[in-house]
Amino acid sequence: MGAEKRVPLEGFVEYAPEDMSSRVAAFTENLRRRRTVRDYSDRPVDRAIVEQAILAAGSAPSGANHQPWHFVVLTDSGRRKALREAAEAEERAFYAGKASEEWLEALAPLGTDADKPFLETAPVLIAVFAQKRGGERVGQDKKNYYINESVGIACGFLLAALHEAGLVTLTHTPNPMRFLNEVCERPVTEKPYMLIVGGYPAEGATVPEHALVKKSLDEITTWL
Ligand code: IYR
Repeated sequence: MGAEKRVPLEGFVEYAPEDMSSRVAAFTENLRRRRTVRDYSDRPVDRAIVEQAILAAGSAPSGANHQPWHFVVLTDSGRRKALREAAEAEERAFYAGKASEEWLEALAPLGTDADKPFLETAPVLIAVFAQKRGGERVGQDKKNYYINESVGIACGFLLAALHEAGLVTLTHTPNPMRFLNEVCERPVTEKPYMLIVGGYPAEGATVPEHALVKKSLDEITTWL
């Protein structure tokens, strides 16, 4: 290796073999209970919970460790209203013909439409931005690498952390979503990547049966 400075690995915890299987099984069982939810209560969530979950997201691996992400937590009702209006306008165009027949057919079993009330009602609304340039420290201006992969993993961590906290979540990707830069006051060098919605389910919340269909281990795995 090169002349980089190295430090001892800290924080690695080894578990007894018999504990490994129960730990991974418990983790899996917990993650498999996660559902994408679109019906939200307006019951508030503590800021500290959201901050902790974003801290988890920020620990994700990233290209050259440049951490090419920024999380905007939208709490201001005026901004959220503007965001909802812009997102719903895009969605109306999408559902009214911009989307292909094949795409609309794929979405039919989810029952989604252009109405996105959760953008105003859910207590947690996080706009995730992907940075084209940056570095391991804020203020740097180096090229970033594997941006989509890195931000995708961070979003996965964020969803898992919010789920672990006992909240339900939704990934929402209005298309196009350039309007998010203005609403969130982010520079044009950042690409809006995803909206992550979180909170408590509304009373009587439902999920589409379609979402319960999961491929089996055999179907998603090949061992060679
Ligand atoms: N963005 C639209 C449509 C949509 C697309 C996919 I692919 C989904 O899995 C769900 C929805 C919307 O949010 O309604």
